[in-house]
Amino acid sequence: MAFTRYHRALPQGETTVGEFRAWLSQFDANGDGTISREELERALRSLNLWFARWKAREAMREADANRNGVVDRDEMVRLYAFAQKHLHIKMSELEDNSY
Ligand SMILES: [Ca+2]
Repeated sequence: MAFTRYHRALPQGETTVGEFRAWLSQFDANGDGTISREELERALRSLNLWFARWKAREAMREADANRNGVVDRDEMVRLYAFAQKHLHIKMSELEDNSY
């Protein structure tokens, strides 16, 4: 599988919210601190997940509470919850006080 650029892999096994956020931020192509559906889809593809496009759409439906098309900082925790519940990514804590 060819990637145009190298992405740091998500740590195997249990990860922390901080690690997950750091990993996800690599896909924030325009650096605005939010994650669009396209950026999320790219992130999921890098995990070699099946149905990345569909999962990204589902994740947006669950996480993008204000329906502005991106997951912003206030909505990130909803995306983490989705990742744990539906993508089987284990995170040691869901609370994130590091902002
Ligand atoms: Ca939003």
